[in-house]
Amino acid sequence: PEREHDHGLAVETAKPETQRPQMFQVVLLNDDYTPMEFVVEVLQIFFNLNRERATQIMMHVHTRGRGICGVFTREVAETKVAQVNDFSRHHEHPLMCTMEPA
Ligand code: TYC
Repeated sequence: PEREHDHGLAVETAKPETQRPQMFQVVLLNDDYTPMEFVVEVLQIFFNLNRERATQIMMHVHTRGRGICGVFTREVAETKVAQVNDFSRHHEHPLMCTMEPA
């Protein structure tokens, strides 16, 4: 007890903060050679995007140089990046996917 009348019973006021994981943006980079149709298919297959949204993102990347495909936990983001890069190399396209802290 630090003060007179303090009976030493701690009153918990600090609410424990809920843990939230660090999130990662999966980023697609533009290049001069990958066909637009291939990029749209990649976005539909690996990011569960409909054709309209996939086309919008592809055009954003094509005109701006890069674009966000989605935001995920580290493990999911790492898996998406590896899947997209493996799929692109398998099809002999230079398409590049990376991740960065959100
Ligand atoms: N710039 C490519 C072309 O003109 C299309 C493209 C879009 C490539 C997005 C990569 O992430 C990309 N065929």
